[in-house]
Amino acid sequence: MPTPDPQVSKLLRAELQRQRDGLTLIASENIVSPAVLSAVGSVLTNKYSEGYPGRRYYGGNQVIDDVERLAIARAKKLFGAEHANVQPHAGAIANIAVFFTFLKPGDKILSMDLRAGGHLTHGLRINISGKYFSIIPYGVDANGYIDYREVARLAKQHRPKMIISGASAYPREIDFAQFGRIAQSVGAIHLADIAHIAGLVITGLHPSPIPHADVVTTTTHKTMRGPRGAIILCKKIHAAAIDRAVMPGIQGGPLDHVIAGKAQAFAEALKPEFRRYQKQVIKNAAVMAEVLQAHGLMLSTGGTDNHLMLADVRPLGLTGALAEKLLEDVGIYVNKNLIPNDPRPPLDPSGIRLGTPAVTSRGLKEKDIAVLSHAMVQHLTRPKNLSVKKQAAKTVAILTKKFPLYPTLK
Ligand code: DSN
Repeated sequence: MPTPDPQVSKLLRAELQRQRDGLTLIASENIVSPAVLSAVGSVLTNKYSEGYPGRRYYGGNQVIDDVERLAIARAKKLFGAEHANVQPHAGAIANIAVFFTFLKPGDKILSMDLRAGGHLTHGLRINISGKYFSIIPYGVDANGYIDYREVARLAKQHRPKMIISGASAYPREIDFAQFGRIAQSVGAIHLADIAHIAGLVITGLHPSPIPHADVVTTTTHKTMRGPRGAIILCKKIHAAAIDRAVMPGIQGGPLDHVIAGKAQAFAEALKPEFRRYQKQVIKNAAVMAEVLQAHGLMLSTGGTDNHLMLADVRPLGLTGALAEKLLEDVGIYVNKNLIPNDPRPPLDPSGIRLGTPAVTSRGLKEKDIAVLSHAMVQHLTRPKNLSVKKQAAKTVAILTKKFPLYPTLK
């Protein structure tokens, strides 16, 4: 057997070190358990298993069938769903599978504008969703909240075939029941993409879309804290069509090692500690929001109900790209992000998006978050002051030492 390539090994060690020495506030990232890591790095990567449990196009799938059945059963239990497809390689693929299940090219989709916090797979012009379908975007009101009356008005006016609820950068609770009612009133399919908030949903900390949506998609790696990938949940009547759309419609062989990682993560999510973790994610975000606002950053909607916040950094004389870079210089990772009605371009927008799932997995609690947030705002407020920058870096060093990452991993 070949031995590990030194260049690849060196890069893997470098990334482990970067993650150990830094603090991740990227709202869509998290830190999986060693058990998830080991499932994803397992021998299941060697297997081909096109098809579904009990009906595969390759032999030798007895164990793989059990793995996939386990993941499906756990996903259904977690979400209270009638059917789960655990094969989508990514959220984007899951959404495309849903589009091709229910829509024809040219059909209308009513979805949240990327510039208001929506996701690129919900209809951005240069994404397959925007190329194949006719997109009617809804935005947010002047305070950054979804305006449900406006969504209803647009639905009535345009009679879309599908309405998408769910967002990539929305700090407040989403009223899935309202979306369900609006969709029903115009005979539209309601797709809820809960990639960001799935962990909150399954622990009862955010209302579930399951009773109000025809189909729900989510990634498994954000607040769900599983491996990179996605799942689709739907009512039984749509099960066969959804399964066909995933395979053979879009994908070939599933990534069985990732499905094992999903099954492992779902087992973790079924435990009471996972609810405690999600509660802490929300508490940490609230503390961070308070400190940031107290120091001049303007948060969209004035705060957060969930794991993320969207901060306008212009009051500090910065742009999103500059703020991202300044924080990266001291080992804090965020992403630049458009804020609602942003006059600036996506690659250098007015804001940054911050989230607490990863630092909470690492063990940080309210007090630590307050210390970290103060260090961030000091540095962002006086970016040229070297001693402030040093202090911010020192804070990161103290916190990363206090909350070591994967201590036994080499
Ligand atoms: N990139 C993910 C996010 O950050 O929201 C969604 O695809």
